[in-house]
This record gives sequence, C-alpha cells and structure tokens, in this order.
Amino acid sequence: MAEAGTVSREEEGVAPEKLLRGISEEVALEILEEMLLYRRFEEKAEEAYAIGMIGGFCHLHIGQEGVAAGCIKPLRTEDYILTSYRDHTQAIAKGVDPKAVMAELFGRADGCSGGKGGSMHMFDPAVGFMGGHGIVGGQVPLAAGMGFAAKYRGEERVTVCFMGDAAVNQGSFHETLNMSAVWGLPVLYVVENNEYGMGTAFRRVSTTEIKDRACAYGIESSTVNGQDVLETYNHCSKLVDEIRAGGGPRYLEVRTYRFKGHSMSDPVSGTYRSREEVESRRDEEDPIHILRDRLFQVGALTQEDLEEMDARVRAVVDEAYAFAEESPIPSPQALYKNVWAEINEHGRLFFDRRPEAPAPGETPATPGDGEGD
Ligand SMILES: Cc1ncc(C[n+]2csc(CCOP(=O)(O)OP(=O)(O)O)c2C)c(N)n1
Ligand SMILES: [Mg+2]
Repeated sequence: MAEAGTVSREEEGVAPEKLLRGISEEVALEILEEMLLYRRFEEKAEEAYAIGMIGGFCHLHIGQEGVAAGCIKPLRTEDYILTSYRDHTQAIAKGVDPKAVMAELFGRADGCSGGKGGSMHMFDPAVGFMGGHGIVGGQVPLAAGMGFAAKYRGEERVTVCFMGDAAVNQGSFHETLNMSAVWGLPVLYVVENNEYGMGTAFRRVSTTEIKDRACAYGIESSTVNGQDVLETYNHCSKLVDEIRAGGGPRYLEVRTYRFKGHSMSDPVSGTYRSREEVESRRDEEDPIHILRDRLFQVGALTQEDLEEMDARVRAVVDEAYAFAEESPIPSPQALYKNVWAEINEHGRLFFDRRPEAPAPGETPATPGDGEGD
C-alpha cells in the first residue's frame, strides 16, 4: 500500500474535526477496510481472468468502491439489493461470502449461484442480494416488484436498486419510477454515474442531467459524490431511514468514475476517453486514498496500521482464491436445478425429451438426442 499522498485539493481548509463528516473513527476505519477488500478482491479477479481461471464477461468496479460501501453499509440483512452486471463488490458488501463470489467467478459448484451465473449473476437471497443482472435496466422493474411485495406484506424491508447511467434511457426505468411513485414503494433507486455506458459518454446521449430524471415522476432526487464514501454513507443512511419510515421511493445520483475498462476486453483509455483523463481522475478521486488520507490526518491511522489492514484483506482474498480453485465444476445434473421448464404434450420436459430430470449421476441428454418433437 503506497504511503499517504498530500491531502487532496478538496480537503484544503477543512477543519480536522469535520474530515470524518461526523462519523466515528471506528466506523470510518471499518469502511476503509471494506473498500480495500473490494479493491484487492477485484485486482485478484483481474489476474485470474488474465490466466484463464475466469471465463466469459467480467466487469470490475475498481474506482467505484465508495458506492458499494457507502450505499450498502446502512442496510439491514433482510433489505434487498439488486444491481447490474458490475456486481462483485456489492455482493460482498451485502454479506455474500467472498469465497462464494470468487468461486462463482471461476464457474465452480460452490459459487453463490452454483457456478451457473458467473461474474454478472451473483445471487444470494439469504442475505438479500437479488442479483447480478445483465440487461441494462432489467433489474429496475424487478426492484419495484420487491418493493411492492414488502409493502403489501407490511414488512419494514427497504430495496436498493443500483443501475448505471445508461439505464436511465431505458423504457423500463421510466415505467418503474412512475409506478413506484404512484404506489409509494419503499425503494431507493441509485444511479451510479460513472459518465460512460461502455464507450458512450452520457453527455452524448442526454440533454438533461441524471438527477433531473426523477422529477417527472415526483420522486425526491439528490446527488452525492461517490468518491467521498463518508458523505455517501451519511446521505444513504438518511434516505434509507426516510424510506423505512414510509416516505416512499427516493432517487439518488452517485457521481463516480471507473478506473478500468468497461469489461476485461475493453481498454482502459485511448478510445472513447483519454489517458490523461483517466490518470487525473484516478490520482485525484480514488475513494480509498481520499478516506485513507483523512484518517491519517486525524491521527486515526498510521502507515503500519494500514499495512496490517492490507495484509488482513489480502489474506481474505487469498483464501477466497484457494477455495475457488479447489471447488469442483458443477455436475451436469446441476443444469436441471432452478430451471423453468414446461412439460410438453407428451408429458416430458421439452428441453430434454425425457419424462423427468435425469437421476443423479446420469448424463443429461445433449440437444438432438432422443426422439424429435
Ligand atoms: C438492453 C441492453 N442493451 C445493451 C446492452 C449492452 N450493454 C452492456 S453494458 C452497456 C452499458 C451500460 O452502461 P451503464 O449503465 O452506464 O453501466 P456501467 O457499465 O457504466 O456500470 C451496454 C449498452 C445490454 N446489456 N442490455
Ligand atoms: Mg456508466
């Protein structure tokens, strides 16, 4: 872990007692350790991808860790979150075991989705983590459904729905916001504005601001700096309390920036954004560095403490990696679990042409086997 840099420009002139934004040193240190874990976890995933241990898509959240830590920490276990495909850190933040997240990335049986979802489809209903969704904006109406269910049953549960900036141009977003307002649903819609949807800058596809998108539906809207995790945490705590108290939906734009490419196959810079832009944002707006420097400044953290913290999170990541490597690949039988399959007119599962799922150990039919329908 690098030594502390100079205090960012943003911090000049801020009184030391205000640097932690009213948050206790203990909680601020916890948040730093959480963000450091997310960073180290994803750096390891990046390495694993490069050597072929992870296949398919893989979208990193590096640079955006303040959003995961700041928005999810105020939640209870029974609260739900839904998010897009950039979901590893958010899964861990909600309480999914890092070992199960790494195993899922590796496509292994002990992954949180049984190895069948991969990077984009982390799930763990036991801790309220309801995915991991690959269709831009696809999770937005699902979140309203969860909010509706909670309200209908009279539960105190809050649902937080994360989405990228590109999702606000989807029809599903607008229909959902409208119905959420009409029904007063207990949902916090969080737009992670990292300024780009793949290679398209948001300013090229919108003449209005993200925060203004909720006005048409009468939903209270606000903006927070996601690189300042303490500000994000304070603000989200307030919004979650308001929603839990029956205040109806809220909409939040979190301003952030991704330091890596859109996915593992996308260059960091050089096509739709310049190297200078990425480097300057990374140097000045790293949420981990910003919090680290504040903790140094108030005397709550020393270089030695930081190194110990880093060693602790690296140990968690190494353990997750070893666990994922040892976990078996899913059995062919697992293909039949959690699959929605209709019975055809012959009384058989239409995708297999057999009367029922094969017995354990029996090989499933390959497409084209058996009689034709
Ligand atoms: C409906 C739909 N259209 C297009 C895509 C292809 N696609 C995948 S990610 C992405 C960009 C999304 O950007 P944003 O919502 O800002 O999230 P970010 O990647 O920045 O986190 C697009 C267009 C998709 N997955 N779903
Ligand atoms: Mg984006």
